[in-house]
Amino acid sequence: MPAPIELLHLPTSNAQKVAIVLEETGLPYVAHRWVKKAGEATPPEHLKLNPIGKYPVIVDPDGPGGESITIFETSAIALYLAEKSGRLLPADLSGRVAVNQWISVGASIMTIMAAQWFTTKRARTDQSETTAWIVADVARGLGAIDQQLAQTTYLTGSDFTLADALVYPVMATTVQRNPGGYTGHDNIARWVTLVGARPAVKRGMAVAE
Ligand SMILES: N[C@@H](CCC(=O)N[C@@H](CS)C(=O)NCC(=O)O)C(=O)O
Repeated sequence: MPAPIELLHLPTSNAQKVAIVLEETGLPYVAHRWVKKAGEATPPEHLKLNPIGKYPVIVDPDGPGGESITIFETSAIALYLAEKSGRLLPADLSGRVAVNQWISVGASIMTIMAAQWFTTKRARTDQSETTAWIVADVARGLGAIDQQLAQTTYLTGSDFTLADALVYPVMATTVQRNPGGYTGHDNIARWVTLVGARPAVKRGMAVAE
């Protein structure tokens, strides 16, 4: 039995993405949660694992060639876990390209832009112009995802893939809490219910709640 993968995380949707992938692939892991207080600095030792000092990070003692590997950036971690387990990625190149496309949409518009929405709300100066720009961009992302889900059960077809695992947490948390959430996007609502009912997804969401 290989040593478990260490998951170092702050309880946020990025950590939930990685935890879902770990649960869905069945790879053994141990989660270490750090709850950062406002204004608290990242522990200096964490910079040795991620030069940007962000979370999540994984350390896999049983990496390529049996050597330990440390990985930062949520999408890079998720792709590594999928490759390592041979799960959640289609066998054909066009299928993998489609998965990567939706992973990128999830990591950019849906994660960064939706998170910026909260930042503008906390600002002490007028942010109406920036907010309008963010709201419009998030709406474009939601429209595209909804249109896609009108044609397919999951984001890239009839199978649950890494794309679903990585887009679901931000949709079910950050986006849902934004004004309007994904209201009016019935295909997204259907998909959120479908993905959220998966036992591994429920466990992954709970790890980093
Ligand atoms: N692009 C990075 C973003 C990571 C990120 O923003 N992590 C946040 C938690 S979700 C964090 O570590 N915040 C603490 C900090 O900025 O010091 C990824 O996808 O992993």
